[in-house]
This record gives sequence, structure tokens and C-alpha cells, in this order.
Amino acid sequence: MDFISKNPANLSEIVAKTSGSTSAQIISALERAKNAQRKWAAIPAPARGRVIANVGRLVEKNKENLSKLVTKEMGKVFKEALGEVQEVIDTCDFFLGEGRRLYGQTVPSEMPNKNLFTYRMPVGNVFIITAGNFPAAVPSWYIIPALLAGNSVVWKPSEFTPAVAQALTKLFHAGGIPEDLLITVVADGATTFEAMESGLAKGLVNKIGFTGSTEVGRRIGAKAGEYVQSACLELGGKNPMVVMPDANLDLALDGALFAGFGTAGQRCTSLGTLWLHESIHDEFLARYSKVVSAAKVGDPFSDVLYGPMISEKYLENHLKHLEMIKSHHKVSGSTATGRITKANPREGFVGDPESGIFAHPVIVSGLRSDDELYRTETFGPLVTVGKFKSLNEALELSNGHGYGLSSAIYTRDPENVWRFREEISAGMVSVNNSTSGAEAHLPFGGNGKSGNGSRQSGIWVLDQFTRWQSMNWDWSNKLQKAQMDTVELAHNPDFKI
Ligand code: UN1
Repeated sequence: MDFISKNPANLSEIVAKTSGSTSAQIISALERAKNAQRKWAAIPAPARGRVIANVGRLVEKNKENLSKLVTKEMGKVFKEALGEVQEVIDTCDFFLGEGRRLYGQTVPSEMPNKNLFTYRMPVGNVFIITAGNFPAAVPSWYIIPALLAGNSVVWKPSEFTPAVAQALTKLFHAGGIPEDLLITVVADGATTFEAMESGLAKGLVNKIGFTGSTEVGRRIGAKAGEYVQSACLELGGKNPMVVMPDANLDLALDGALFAGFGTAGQRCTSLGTLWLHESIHDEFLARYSKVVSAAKVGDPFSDVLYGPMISEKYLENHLKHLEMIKSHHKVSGSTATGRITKANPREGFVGDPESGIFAHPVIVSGLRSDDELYRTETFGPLVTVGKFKSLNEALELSNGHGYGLSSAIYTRDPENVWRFREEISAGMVSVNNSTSGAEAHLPFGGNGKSGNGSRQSGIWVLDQFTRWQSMNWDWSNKLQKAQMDTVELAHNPDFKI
């Protein structure tokens, strides 16, 4: 099966035609990568770090072109694409130094003349499956630390962004990563799942990294569990933004605009529900509706808030979510909903809406916790808005749907901040900042329906791609038995002053 990726802002432009792999071909890629891993792991970590440094420099040199390709194939605005590629560079910058650390520990023994140590060992061969919304940055969060730690990688990118995947893979190879150590395959979901299962059964897959929907993540996690493995799962979100009455409302407005509609709402960190305190609800909603109505949508290479949906599939899902709007809801932010066309126009649209897959922004207010929209990740230009009376209620509403990826609170009161931080179930908390736009060296990941507790980025991701090995070295020349032959010092347990 061949995959044709089209420019979602201009469907007549074919960005890449890629031949898809069969399950057998993916398994053979897994075998090749697995065979290449030992040799790579034997290279000292600082030398592996220097290869990551080379990759980072090459990506930096190619930043403009790679970013253009991201915008062309996936549709995010060019400025965001530059940011996405910068995130790859930042990740290389972080991990090139980790090659000189990758610390283990020396640990005191309970017996004399015995030394204890810990080492980080690579897990082996890693199978990475990623989504189309961040075709370069999110894969790099897996690939870079996995390689640095001495693993091999087979990467299955989104079938909507094979050109970005091929370009990025070439940059890795040009930077000195052996070709068999990082192999990119393109396939549909069913083929990928089948190959993943065989790979697990044959011992060719030692770790799975998956970014995508909760539904698929659940299946992958279950399959990994059957083979006594735990996948690194980065799943959906229904990210709350809570605006307290004392908040800087101008700031909150900027945050809600970017988090809700940047990348056409297609980030896992995009704003899900805006929770507004009842005392500012009407005023804030009116201002939000006004700025969203005025925002420019269209050609992602021009100065717009957002461009097209990633593909028709994403638009179809968005249209399904529009059907969840009920009579007790109020819709604002646009003169229409659904696909932007000549017959269903958006004022101020930049370019020709019919040439691509563009959708109207939608604000749905009057959200209730028994609404389908309350517990559904919408992954498109749709923000739900609800009202609360107290921080307690806001927290209950923010946690109640079971997702727990990103969250935000806008307030000037530190007491609100500390309570929110402590009680929100999300893995990531923003204070007076948008739900999206995490920096590349803080732990990234979620809880509940958003993930199984695994974290990417920074030092924390190393726990996904290495396993601790402990070593004890007894040089006493006799068998010292732990817990039995230990040194006991005399003391007086009945002593009182
Ligand atoms: C994603 O949508 O899968 O925090 C990741 C952010 C980006 C990454 C999003 N740095 O919004």
C-alpha cells in the first residue's frame, strides 16, 4: 500500500508518495535494528553523545527547510513549525551532554569490603509510533534519548507526515547514526499493530513508545503487558484552563486564544475546557468570542492564528464533535461552524478555503459535566466553556473526566496556585500560562486516560529507555550473607536522661 501525503492547505499539491511496509517488512526492519544495537551500545556514551551533537547541528542548519516541510505536510503555521524544529534541536542539545553523564550510583554496602553500584543499561530495540500533529518534535523526544542510551529504533511515523519523517531520518543518518540503528517504516495502524505483536513475541521489541489516542494507547499498553513490558504512552487530553476572578484577564485571553486554537487545536496539550469563575464568566466569554471571531485563519505561511486540519480524517472527527453540541449550549467565535468553503465562508480568511481542509473556530459555552463534550477530547478548533463558583468546584470539574495531561490556572493569589497544583490530576501545570507550549527539558506526560505515568523529556525519559542494573562486588574473600552477616553496634535501648 502506498501513502500519498498532500498539503492540507492545498490539496492539489502532493508532498510525498511513500511506499508502505508490510508487516513482514516491518519485522525484518526490527530484526536489522535489533542486530545493530549491541555494536552501538558498545560505543562509549560520550561518543554517542557527540553523534547526537552532530544531528543537532545538522537540524539547526536545515531548520528553515525542515520547518517548511512541516508546514507543507502537516499544516501548522510556519512560526510554530520553526518552534517545532527548534524543539528537536533543544532535545539534541540536552542529550549530547547526557552522553557524558548517564550517571549510575555508588551505594554503601551493609557489609565491609563490599562495593555496590548501579548502571543504566539500554533496553534494546525500541519501536516508536507517533502522530501527525508534531511530526518532528515528538518523535525526537523518543528517538534522541533512546539512541543516546544505546538502543536501536524502528520508527513508524504518522501516515500523514512521511516526508517529514524521511527528512528527519536522513538528518540522523547524516549526523552519524548507522542506517540500521534507526529505521523508519510507514504503514497503516492495523499492519503496525500486527508487526508490533510479532516483534514482541519474537523478542525484537523491547520497548514501545506511542503518542496518539487513548483508545489506541490502551490496546498497545495491553499488548505490551501480555509480554511483560510497559509501553511509554503519551495519550489524549481534555486540558482545563481555570480563570479565577483575580486573574489578569488580558493575559488569560491571550493564553486561551493560543492554547485553544493554535495548531487548529490539534495538540495533545490544546485547551479543552475553559473554566470561568461566575463573576467574570460573561465578560470574559464575550471578549473571547470577539477575539476568536476576529482571528485570521488560512494560509499557514502567512500571519494567521491557524491553518488547515492535518487531513480529511481530522476534519471528519471535528464534524462529529460538532454533533455533540446540544440545545443548552451556546456557540460563538464565528459566523458559522464546520468546513470553511465559499458557501460557508469565514470573514478575513487568508487564501482560498476550498483548496485545503479548513475549519471554523468554535466556542461552545454552557458546558455541563454530564455533556458528552465534557468528557471527549475534541482535537480540533473547538473549545468548551463552563462556569464555576469555587476553586473546589473548578478542580472537581477539571479532574472529573479522567484525563490528566496539561492544565492551567490564571490567578494572582499564591494560595490558589498551591491548591491547584496539589489537587489537579494533570501531569503538567501552568500558572498564568497556556496549557500548550511545554519546554523540551521538563517531564512531559499525563495520568489517567492521558498516560500510564511514563514521562518524556529531560532526565526523566531516561527511565523509559534504560533499565537499572545493580552490581555488588564483594572483595572480602569470604561469603558474607546479606541481612545475616551484617555489622551490629552495641547500644542501650533503655537509656533515658
Ligand atoms: C503533542 O501535542 O503531542 O507542549 C505535544 C506543547 C508542545 C508539544 C505538544 N511542546 O504544546
